[in-house]
Amino acid sequence: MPRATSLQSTQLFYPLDWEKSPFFYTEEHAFKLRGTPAIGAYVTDNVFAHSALFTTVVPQPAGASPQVIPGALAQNESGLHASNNLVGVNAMNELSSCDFDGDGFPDTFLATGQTWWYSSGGDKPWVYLNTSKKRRVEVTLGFFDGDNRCDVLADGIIYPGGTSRNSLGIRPRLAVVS
Ligand SMILES: [Ca+2]
Repeated sequence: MPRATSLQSTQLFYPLDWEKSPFFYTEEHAFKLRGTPAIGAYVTDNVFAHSALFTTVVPQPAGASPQVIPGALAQNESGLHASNNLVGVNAMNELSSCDFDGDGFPDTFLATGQTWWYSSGGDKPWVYLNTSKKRRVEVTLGFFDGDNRCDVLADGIIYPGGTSRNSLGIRPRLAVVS
């Protein structure tokens, strides 16, 4: 999971696309654009734990310094285009467990608000599962398709192994309601 990115954009002569990434660290900006890119920097479909996209300055009573709350994004010139990003979401507070790699031990499941991931045993690097805006409270984890890998049920669709296709090439399908 990326922590923060600072980019000197004047060296770029192609559009920069930053998309579908979760940022859980709020002590500084997740993305800072320095200079003006020749074409543009496009920040789309990301998820930020920050409370707002851009820095907020909150006035305080007389004599006190304003409170500065870092935003997810910053730029010192122009060219930053942000769309369809989520703010105020820290999916690290919404983790749960199920065995996604079939080794018999529970793994940690993460739904960032844009993508699903698992960490084998809860202590290995995050492995991408699927692109979905469904968050933890909107899905059910369980063993629905008969193999030993945990599946994700969302809106009546079973995502085998939490992916859009399992190891046997089986695509997501409607759950059978009995
Ligand atoms: Ca496992």
